[in-house]
Amino acid sequence: MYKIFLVLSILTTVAEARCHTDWVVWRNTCFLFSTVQETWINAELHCRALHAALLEISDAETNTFVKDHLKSRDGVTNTVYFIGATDIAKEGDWEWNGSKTLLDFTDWGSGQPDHLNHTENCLALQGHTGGFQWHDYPCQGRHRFICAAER
Ligand SMILES: [Ca+2]
Repeated sequence: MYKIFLVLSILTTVAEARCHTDWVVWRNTCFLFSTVQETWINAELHCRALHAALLEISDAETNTFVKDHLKSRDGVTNTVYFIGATDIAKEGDWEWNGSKTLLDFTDWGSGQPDHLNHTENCLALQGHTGGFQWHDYPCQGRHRFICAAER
């Protein structure tokens, strides 16, 4: 019995070790919620240098996990986090940058995407009093970001 427990402990440790220290583990994914701020493309390059990519959200469960995590971490703020979609190639055609697939699941905030001043082509999660929502933001702005990697 003790041997089985020991083996399980080692296996668990190995699995956990596949995420970088200080990254958040949820299901089969490691998440980095940055505190530094970058433009959208530099955020993607930052993630790639860590063998990850800007987060893609393709289902409601992942979306809820990320939004709840941000809310518990930041509280009620207007913090902005870039994630991995853009419509810079064709206005209105939102595409995940890593997988080159059009967005299926979406969770746009009220009135979003609004392409304000014709400059907003990158996807971000923005904090509101009610929690975080999806917004289009200028790609050249510098914001926090979320990297993700399979573990
Ligand atoms: Ca917008």
